[in-house]
Amino acid sequence: MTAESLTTPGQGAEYADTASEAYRAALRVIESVEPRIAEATRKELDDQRHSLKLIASENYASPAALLTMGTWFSDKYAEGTIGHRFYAACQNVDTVEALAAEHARELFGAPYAYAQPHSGIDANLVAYWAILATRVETPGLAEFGAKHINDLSEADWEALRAKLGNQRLMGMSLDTGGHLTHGFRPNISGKMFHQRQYGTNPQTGFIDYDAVAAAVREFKPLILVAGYSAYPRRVNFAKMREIADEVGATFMVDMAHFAGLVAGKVFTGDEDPVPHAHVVTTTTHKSLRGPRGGLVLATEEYAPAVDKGCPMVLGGPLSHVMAAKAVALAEARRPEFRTYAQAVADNAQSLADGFVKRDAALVTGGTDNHLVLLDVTSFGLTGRQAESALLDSGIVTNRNAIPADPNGAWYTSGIRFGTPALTTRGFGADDFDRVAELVVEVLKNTQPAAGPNGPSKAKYTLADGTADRVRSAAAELLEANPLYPGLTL
Ligand code: DSN
Repeated sequence: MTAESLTTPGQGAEYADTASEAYRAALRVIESVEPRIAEATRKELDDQRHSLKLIASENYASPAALLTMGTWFSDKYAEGTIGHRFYAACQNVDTVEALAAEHARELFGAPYAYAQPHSGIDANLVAYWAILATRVETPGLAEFGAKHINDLSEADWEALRAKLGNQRLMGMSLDTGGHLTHGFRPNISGKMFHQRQYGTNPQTGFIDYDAVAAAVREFKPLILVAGYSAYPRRVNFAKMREIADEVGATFMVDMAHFAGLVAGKVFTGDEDPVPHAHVVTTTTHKSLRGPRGGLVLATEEYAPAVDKGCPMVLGGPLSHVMAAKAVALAEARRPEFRTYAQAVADNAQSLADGFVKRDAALVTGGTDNHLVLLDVTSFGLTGRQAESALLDSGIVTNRNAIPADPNGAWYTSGIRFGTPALTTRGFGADDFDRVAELVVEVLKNTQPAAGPNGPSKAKYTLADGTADRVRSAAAELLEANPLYPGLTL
């Protein structure tokens, strides 16, 4: 497995040369108008090439997917859906959207796919409103003997609106690894639904399915959400569906983080959400390695309502991004993507083992997906201090809450690491063990420091020489596994 085979599947040097020419030309065009943007674009590639990117939600899309975004599809309005637009002359957008949806359906084995969401939050909003439309609005209209909401009297419409705003949602809590869009109060999902959250077992950090079932039986949500952004373990979606079915809840899975592992057949059977959920949402830019955006997959029952996502909750589709989604999804259907996805999971295992053997505390004691959550209180640090010290040393991560976090969601007590990006560069298991060694070296050499007003959760000191030593060790790993090999600007 080489970085080349991972980033530019099956394309080789000729592909890199062609992409180099395209980028050089594009940068010259940009430079002629606003040279500072051309400069920032060059610098961003340089920075990404020279840092250890361990943010679990980031990756490197292929030049093909990235180049696809820079076209005149950006200029077209196409509100509506395939073959049913509110604007004229959408024939080419229809082609693009249909191809993106076709690749998504084939890749995930889903009956229906919707490629318009601009982000994961948008995808979740489309899903929530599609479920509300299917489960509450349509039967409500039937009760009132109406075909369309515009046919309702003011009083009936108010009654239906009250019903739409009086539904229940249950998802995983943010501090145990869930996402803010899964019913976190400060997010719109926590405001538009009566919400309650399930957590993980306080002793083990794992999902306790009996506890989830008990909470669901008591709360009886309309929607049960599974999926996570910082839970380092697999989920049994078959079990979660059984729990949802017991109370008649619609089962929705947000697979944004692990869509690449589903696409790459690392998660199969009970761990593949698609056969078990009514609605599945994802982003396309994380482990799936496509452009920044979202997708919704759905059963036939929910498809018609999902298809109305724009203009229900979405602005006009980003057709240039949908085109790039089609390209990236086509890449993910190639056999190389399965090799990549398996390497993502194997590398996470190696990273976790590397931490454990160096006595660093991990939430749940390890991982069996693409991410690792390190409890940095074992180093006497907050997540904020650890994140900054690592960044000083060329290691890009993000601080993250751990279960029952004593430092809250801003300073946090954890650092989240993910393997999708560096695996794209070609990093293997030994490289990730070395990454664990470098991280531990930085954290052992970091001390909390006081600010002008006393103890601080942000200030720290890093022992002299540590940042330079770690940066140069990281540079060796990065040079051995170049980003976009052969691409020159
Ligand atoms: N921002 C993403 C993440 O980092 O997990 C989720 O929205």
